[in-house]
Amino acid sequence: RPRVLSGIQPTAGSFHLGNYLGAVRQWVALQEAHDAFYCVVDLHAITVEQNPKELRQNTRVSAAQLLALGIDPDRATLFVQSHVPEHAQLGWVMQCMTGFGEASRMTQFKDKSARQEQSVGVGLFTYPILQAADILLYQAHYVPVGEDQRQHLELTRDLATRFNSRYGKTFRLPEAYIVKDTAKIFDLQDPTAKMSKSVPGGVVELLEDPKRSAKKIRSAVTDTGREVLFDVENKPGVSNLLTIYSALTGRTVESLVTDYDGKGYGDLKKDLGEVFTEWVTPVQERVKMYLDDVASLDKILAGGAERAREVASGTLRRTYEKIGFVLPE
Ligand code: AQP
Repeated sequence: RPRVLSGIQPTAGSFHLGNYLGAVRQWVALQEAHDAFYCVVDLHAITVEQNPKELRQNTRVSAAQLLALGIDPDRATLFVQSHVPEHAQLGWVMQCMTGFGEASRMTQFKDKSARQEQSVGVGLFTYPILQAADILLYQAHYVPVGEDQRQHLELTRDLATRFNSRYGKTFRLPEAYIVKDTAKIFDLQDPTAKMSKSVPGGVVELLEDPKRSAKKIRSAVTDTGREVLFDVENKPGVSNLLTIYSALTGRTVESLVTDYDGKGYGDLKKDLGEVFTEWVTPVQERVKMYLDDVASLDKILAGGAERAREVASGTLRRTYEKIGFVLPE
């Protein structure tokens, strides 16, 4: 079975709709026919300052959300990145393979460092290199991510190619698995920018009160004109709402457009608020259920880490051997 690997940050305590539609939804679908590895990337989270208590809580809340959204620990390997020390170890090796200029070209670093108010750490700069290690450790065929991660995946492929040509074939070249329709979910207040937790405003959080989400949806910025049409160029706000509506209900955008013929933006927004509430309510209940029994949750994560380490330690050992390290007996 082809292997997939993906990760998500535990930072804000709640995933947002962009994380779900751009990434996690694909994770759930892929676990059926793939050997799937999914991790909560706490090592990545500390690239910006974290409160220890909150980080610990957010990591569990993230895992609970993944389970509540449909990741099945019997089918997929769900784990926490710091439980598998090989990530940091291969991360170092990959840093030594990366050019400074090459790392400097990563646009996410440029965006994030420009937004950072405190001083910007080196970890934020080397973030995509650790991400490369995350992926290469598992010899993943596919990496289900949103469009914003495409450049990082290119870096991963470049590093794998470089390592393979210097030391002999070691890593598989992974491919991005990006579902076009939902590759980028836009901010409800600024439908030209991606929905992102670092820019609060038009972000729909999965664990917030659904009434609040419905309100955000009702007050989403829409476009001039009145007709509900899918036209990303001229109607980015309405198109974004249609994309979300379609993804949450499984209905095609065309059939939604037909339904809203003769109705206005207000109807679309009100209905989408209801659709979202109906979808998210049972998700929130399941999250609560997992968090009410932390011991069982931690056990699931320990089991995942054990399975992940079996693969990761093999890759790291082969890598160390190729580099010329004396392997411990
Ligand atoms: N708006 C989005 N549309 C589609 N996919 C998205 N992803 C994030 N935002 C969108 C995808 O979610 C996955 C997890 O991403 P992450 O853990 O790196 O989260 P993030 O990038 O920190 O989330 P944000 O909100 O986008 O935060 P900032 O602003 O810090 O970058 C990834 O697969 C990502 O593509």
